[in-house]
Amino acid sequence: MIQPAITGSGVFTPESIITNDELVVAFNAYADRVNAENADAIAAGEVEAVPHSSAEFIVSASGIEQRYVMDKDGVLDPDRMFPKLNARPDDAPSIMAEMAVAAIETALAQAGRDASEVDLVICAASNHERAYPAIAVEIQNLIGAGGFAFDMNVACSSATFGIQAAADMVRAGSVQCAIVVNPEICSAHLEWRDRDCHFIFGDVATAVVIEPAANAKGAHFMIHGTRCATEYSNNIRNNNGFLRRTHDQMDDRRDMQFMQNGRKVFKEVLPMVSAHILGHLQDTGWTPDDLKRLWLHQANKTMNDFIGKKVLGRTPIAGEQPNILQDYANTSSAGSIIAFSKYSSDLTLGDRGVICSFGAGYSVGSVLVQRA
Ligand code: CO8
Repeated sequence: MIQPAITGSGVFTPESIITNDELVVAFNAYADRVNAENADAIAAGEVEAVPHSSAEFIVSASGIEQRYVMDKDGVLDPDRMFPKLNARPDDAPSIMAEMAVAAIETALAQAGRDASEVDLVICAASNHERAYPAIAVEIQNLIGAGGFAFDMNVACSSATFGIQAAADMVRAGSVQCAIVVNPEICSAHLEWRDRDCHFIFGDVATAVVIEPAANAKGAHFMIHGTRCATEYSNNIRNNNGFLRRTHDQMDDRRDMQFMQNGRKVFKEVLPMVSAHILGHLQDTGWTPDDLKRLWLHQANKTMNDFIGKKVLGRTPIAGEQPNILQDYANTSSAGSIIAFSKYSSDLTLGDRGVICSFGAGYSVGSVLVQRA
């Protein structure tokens, strides 16, 4: 079997930043307006007042300090609370494809490859801008790649599941140079008017290049194993879909945006993820002591601290388990790949690590890699 490797990675970061303070000012202005409009009903006990959000709560509950977004004005407008990302004409590149191309360019440059050498593009993300043609096929066309392309969605685990699919095809010899790209516009499926989750997400795109290790032109990471697992849960859910227009009362339905029972997710996903990583290590003949780095999904700092401790059997030392969510917030499938892309070049020959994502589904994906 052919040995697959990650030979390049790249991150596209949007220009606009929203700090917690800016976000909370907008949310509280929205809350004050809604409460003023409903003052009589609130006083009569018929409607619950919208409570204020707080930057202190956001940092202590999640570790998030800011997030990047594709459109800041729409999100921070208390009368709108939603990004302004207008529909483009069909002959213009879609927004997701444009973000993807930017991340792919960096990843291909690192791999020393030209886009014309690419023969597989997987666009793996937690939401797609349209049903068809696949965003991946548009990306394939924009970069001038050959071969074939397809979209996939496993929410926060889209990147690791995509890496498994691409690595398997490289192993089998059916593709020679694959790209897995994760353009995540989380700001457009987040409900910014819900205090419990309005701070959680940000936008970004990440990409990795996967090819036979024997073809690598420079330093790379051999993929020693991939493992995916899913278990059905309604605790993270978004009901928006193509049947939306056939539903009654389609406007303003809360379930058409991201919804979660965060506490349950926290409790149920933690044991699943640590057991998943430990099982994958054991079956590969690796021990936790072999790991120089853990690039974990970036949803919540406490969650990652817990998983790191459970996997390593001790508190991770500085740099062993890099967090990026203080800067990016939760970027769904892209989070672990941002961490990998930004904090992997210092590893030396033979160093081992694990990329692991987890989220809606539930889903967990792990990728065991070794510097070569
Ligand atoms: N400001 C002030 N107070 C607040 C706020 C706020 N913004 N929000 C809640 N509170 C209050 C609550 O009302 C509550 O008050 P009380 O105790 O009086 O009832 C108190 O603070 C504590 O609230 P919680 O119990 O909700 O707080 P937690 O400590 O549980 O923290 C978190 C909330 C941060 C959401 C935490 O539960 C968490 O991180 N859970 C895990 C989440 C997770 O990993 N989710 C994965 C989802 S991502 C995924 O799978 C991809 C989906 C696709 C992408 C979607 C893009 C939009």
